[in-house]
Amino acid sequence: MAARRPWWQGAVGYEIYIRSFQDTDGDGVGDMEGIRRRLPYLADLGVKILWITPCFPSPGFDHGYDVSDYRDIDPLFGTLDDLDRVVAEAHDLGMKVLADLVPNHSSHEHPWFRAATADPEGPYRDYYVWRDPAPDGGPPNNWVSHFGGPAWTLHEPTGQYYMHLFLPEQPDLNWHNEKVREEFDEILRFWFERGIDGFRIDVAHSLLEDQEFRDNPKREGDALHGEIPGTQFDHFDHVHNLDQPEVPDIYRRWNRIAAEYDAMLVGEVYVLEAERLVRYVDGGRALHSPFYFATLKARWDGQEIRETLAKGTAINGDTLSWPLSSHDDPHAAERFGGGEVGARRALAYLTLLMGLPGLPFLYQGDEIGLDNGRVDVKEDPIAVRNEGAVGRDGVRTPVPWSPDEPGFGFTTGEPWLPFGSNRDASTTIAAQMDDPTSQWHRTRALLHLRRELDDLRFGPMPIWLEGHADVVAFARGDTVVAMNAGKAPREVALPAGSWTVVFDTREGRTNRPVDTEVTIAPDHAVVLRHTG
Ligand code: TEU
Repeated sequence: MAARRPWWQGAVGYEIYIRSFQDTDGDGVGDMEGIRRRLPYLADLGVKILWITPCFPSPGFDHGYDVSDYRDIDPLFGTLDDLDRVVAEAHDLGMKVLADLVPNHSSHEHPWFRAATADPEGPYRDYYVWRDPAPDGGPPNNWVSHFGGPAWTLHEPTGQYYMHLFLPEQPDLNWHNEKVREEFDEILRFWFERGIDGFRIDVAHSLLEDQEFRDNPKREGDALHGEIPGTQFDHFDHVHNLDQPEVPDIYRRWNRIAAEYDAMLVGEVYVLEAERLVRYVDGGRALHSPFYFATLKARWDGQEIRETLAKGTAINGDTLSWPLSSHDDPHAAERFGGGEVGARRALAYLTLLMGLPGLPFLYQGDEIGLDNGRVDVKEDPIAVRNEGAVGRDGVRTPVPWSPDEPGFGFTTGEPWLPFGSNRDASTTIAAQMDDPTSQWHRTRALLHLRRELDDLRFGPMPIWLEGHADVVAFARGDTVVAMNAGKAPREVALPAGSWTVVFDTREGRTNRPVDTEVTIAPDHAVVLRHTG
């Protein structure tokens, strides 16, 4: 008998940045009840896996990515009962829910860190990473934080530095300590017992550090394009504190726990090289799927896109998660030029991702081709702490649901972040739902089409079709997906037989027979079926 397919195979994911998704109590911050009310919308859109960003108690220095209790819900978002309702109703609608686990660091307000600082001789000291000062009294080595400045902060009462790859308010947990591993085994079980279907694992490549704490080498040349913050962090090769060889051991251990609950582990492995993702999956024995962030870095260039996507699948088969956007990087529409052009390109790009083996993930707002909100305020610690850095606020502005209600239907109060001066009636979900020619309708049609095409969900690896450098095209079984990133229409020669265009980003679902080639308009994409 053939092995049963895991439930996530062929699914489409959707990231909910909870603070900005849907507020229901008027405090200007999204909440659990807001997610619950929007579940029918999400099911209808055609997504199956919901990833909810951290909703656990947190002082909020990094908007929830600084957890002070791993087993509760922050009152800002609701209660454990509210989460239970979200999970139960999502299940009734055929969807699964991933929580966001932040194991690399806790909040400095977590009782473990409080105990670690209060009692340096006690058992919790070694839950974190402590080192004596360098001979000159400065930090123990040259490691820097993702958010700028040294990755070390002196705890004066005990005279030692603690390590933090992010904010000082986010002390790194010591994953070389077996006790920390045991704690997280139990945290995983706690949520799996409650019905959570899996986790997106925050900075999944970062849990272990070199135990000799050697300096990182300085990097030559330019930083990678588009990466924020473009400060000290980009000037080092993080060979001693990121992507260490033993990290997947932790996921092999979690994989065994997840298997007991048929749960899924998706890793935020922020390592751009496709080769380096393989050992995080280890043939299905560790993570089930790492995000492939090179997807977010490719510019609007046919060759660059083709190389990025082809490399991902050639090396990682059907294991990758393909983010169209995320709460950490600009929206796809923003990256590809913003406004109408950006939106059009984002849909064309999504059409490619929908055709690839693995899991495409939309980020809230992507379904209407939203670009970043233009805002002046600074909430993101990257922007607050780095003069001149753009930060991530623009991609985190609240979802504009409706033009007819105050607060765009997101909140009856004052939103925690403004919507952005570039939002108006036409950039709302409701307005697009009313217009059958809108990006929302096309996105929904694409998601529904994919459900009908087993070639795209479970089919063979892509065969990349030859053609003009502007064109990215591949065949999978009886299906062809093709996109044109150039400025002129382009023809793509089709494999032998007759073909029908079944989806075109210019028109949505369609049924247009073509001969031996198909013409694709600039910034558009098509899906074709072999018809004989
Ligand atoms: O992001 C990890 C990460 O690698 C980011 O710092 C990324 O490099 C940066 O945002 C530039 O794109 C995760 C979360 O997704 C992020 O929101 C958190 O701030 C971070 O971890 C710390 O928990």
